[in-house]
Amino acid sequence: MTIDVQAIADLGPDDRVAFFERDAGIEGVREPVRDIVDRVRTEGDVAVREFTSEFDGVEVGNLEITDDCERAYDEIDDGVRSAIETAAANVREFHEAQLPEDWRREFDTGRELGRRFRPLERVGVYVPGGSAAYPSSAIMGVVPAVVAGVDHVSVVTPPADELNPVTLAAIHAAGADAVYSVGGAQAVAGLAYGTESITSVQKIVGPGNKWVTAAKAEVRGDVEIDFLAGPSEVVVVADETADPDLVAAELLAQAEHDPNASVVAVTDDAATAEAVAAAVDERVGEREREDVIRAALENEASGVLHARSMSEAILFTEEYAPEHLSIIADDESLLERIDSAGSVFLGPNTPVAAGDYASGTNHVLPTNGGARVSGGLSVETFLRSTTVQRLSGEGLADLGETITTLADAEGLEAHAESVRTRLEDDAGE
Ligand code: HSO
Ligand code: ZN
Repeated sequence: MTIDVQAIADLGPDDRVAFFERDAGIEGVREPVRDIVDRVRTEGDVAVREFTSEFDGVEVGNLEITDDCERAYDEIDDGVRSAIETAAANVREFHEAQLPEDWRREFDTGRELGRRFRPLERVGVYVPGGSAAYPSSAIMGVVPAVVAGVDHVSVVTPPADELNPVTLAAIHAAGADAVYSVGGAQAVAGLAYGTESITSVQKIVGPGNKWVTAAKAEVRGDVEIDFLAGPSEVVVVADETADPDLVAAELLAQAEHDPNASVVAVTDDAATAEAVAAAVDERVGEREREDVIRAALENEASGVLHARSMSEAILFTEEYAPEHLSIIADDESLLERIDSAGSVFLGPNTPVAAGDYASGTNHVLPTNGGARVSGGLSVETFLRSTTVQRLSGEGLADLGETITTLADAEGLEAHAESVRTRLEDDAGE
């Protein structure tokens, strides 16, 4: 069998570590990445060009390629341009629906409180290139920033002798303001600290390989980042009604991203478990990216799991906290019991590929269990919030004693006095 079938009840401690303690695999590159980041920070464009020559084998002329993106957009195939536009429009619409409204209201007489939301001014989006050139990731990173109202959206994407025209076109369609032909850790460092050619940003988002991810970990603190994303993951929860071919198709789809991708099917039905594994076995040889898929299927965090009950399947899924969760079972009732998943796909007609490309949800999602504590890219990723308040004389009088009592308890007499002096002024009027 190309994929193991195991009972959840039989998972040993090592299996559980493999399934539940996945990581971004960046430890091995942390040191070289630190050197790259340091050199770009101190030497700017000179270091960027040197690393680009060393790692990408490209002598870049102009680092900025904003105009090339517009040209690529004009020149690509009409069908591809229109697919980009449809996907971008759906992503725009879904993210516009997330825009929070500023609000203010009176909680008690004379105590008015509110929140307002303002976009970050400058953000950077990493768009992968090379064999994993994803035009769709350009849309997913740039569109929410534009919708949030970010003033300047920079994109970095690795150089190549022949840049992928679809990626360039998608970057343009998504609405980027400046695009740079630089990738890897040097691109992240360039965005974080700025160089002669690259404008520094306040936040860096988007997926990349382990060099990119390690660089994001390195610059975090000096700039904000979204999260440290690792290879793709999917868990499919299926019951006896699920078509094993569809479950297998979901596993094969996310497996083709990366030899380190993790793909899991969990079912409470023994026959379905066997049928899914058989379908994977039968179909894998038909896939173009068979080698990558086979490697991902062999991954320790991949497998077909048989649960004794749906409750056990849900417990497993919750502990796994997958990037993508597909439910081909009694979906709405199972969804009620799910708290930890980056994005959920309900029912047999909702392939993960819909969210990967075009339905409108974001595909930049937390991996490695990150869904236990955070969600994926959204409009809020690019916003900051400010609270606002106004007290009337009456509002302050009502709160006065509470504030002064706590201030006195903290030994902060001047805090208490800042209240008393106002109340005394009022009393004297
Ligand atoms: N499934 C990937 C996104 C993607 N799929 C891009 C196809 N292209 C996120 O984990
Ligand atoms: Zn995908």
